[in-house]
Amino acid sequence: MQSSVRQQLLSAFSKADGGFVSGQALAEILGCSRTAIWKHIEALRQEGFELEAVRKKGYRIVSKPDKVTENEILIGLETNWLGKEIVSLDTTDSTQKEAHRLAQEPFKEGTVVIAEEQTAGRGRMARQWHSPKHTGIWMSVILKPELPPYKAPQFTLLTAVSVVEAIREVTGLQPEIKWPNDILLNGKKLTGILTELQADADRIHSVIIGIGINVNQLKFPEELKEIATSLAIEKGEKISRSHIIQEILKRLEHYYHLYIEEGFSDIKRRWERYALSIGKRISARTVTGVLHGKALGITEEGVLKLLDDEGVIHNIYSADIEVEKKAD
Ligand code: BT5
Repeated sequence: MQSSVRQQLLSAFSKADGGFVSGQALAEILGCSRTAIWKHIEALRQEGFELEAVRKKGYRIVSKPDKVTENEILIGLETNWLGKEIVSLDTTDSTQKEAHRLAQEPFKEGTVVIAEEQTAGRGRMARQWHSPKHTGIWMSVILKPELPPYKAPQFTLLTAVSVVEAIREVTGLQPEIKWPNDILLNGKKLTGILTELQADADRIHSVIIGIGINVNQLKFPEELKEIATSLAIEKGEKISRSHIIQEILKRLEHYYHLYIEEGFSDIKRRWERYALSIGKRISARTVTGVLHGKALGITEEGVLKLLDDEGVIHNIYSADIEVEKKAD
């Protein structure tokens, strides 16, 4: 986290949208001397920002480095509160772990923990999440909804809708959601979402939403080669991670408000529109066995409804699903 002076400086550049901001204007906005401004500008240059300085015009941001530090995310971030506090780490074991620790202290709702690399990134049920340096988005968002714990799966769905729409906006690609927490492109996994809670029996204290997105990897380790993909592979060009993050945070804030104020139905409709398995024949591997049948849709609580061959409808709370080849 950084000083409010730095935040104000970044927000002034954000508003200028690539145009010049005069040194005088900056000094007035920030309430500090022009020498102090110059020091902040130099600090941004050290981080890889390219800044143009022209006499009588002031400063202008020419380009941002492709890193996922607080500065790149804050410049151009169009949220009111979500993501205004960012903990950016070069390397960490898991942003989920760091976010769990932060959630035990006083923290601002909407705090984001992000890392360039995770050495022990995790998926559901203690699976590993491959998180190599400088190529992907590995982040966790902490929210504090006043809701009972059984509503938590809805956050996975709300996040999936936000991620799909952000990717469509930035790249034009059209990812699909695989219930409950995967986002695929051309049948390969692009994104995993991990929603975890700090809660007691009837009240959520905090929801920690982990989002892992393969952005600029061109290669995967042997065990993931056949099942994973990245935006750069699918699009054929490098994609700005900070732009994707900004678009996700904007939508997360929007859908979170919509959900709290108006309920889940609009988000559910959007989720079903992007979902790959609804209406198809699937197999669902649960802890108690494998079920086969037609995926009917999800409930308001994010539970998957499956119609088996005997005509029985099952509510599935947690499973890994596959779309079966055979047509229904
Ligand atoms: C998930 O689990 O898909 C949730 C992944 C959440 C990762 C984020 S990154 C930020 C935050 N911090 C963390 O430590 N975690 C969260 P699951 O559905 O259980 O899928 C895990 C499986 O996906 C693995 O067993 C692999 O088969 C596969 N996998 C691992 N790394 C992958 C990658 N980078 N891309 C695609 N597939 C991967």
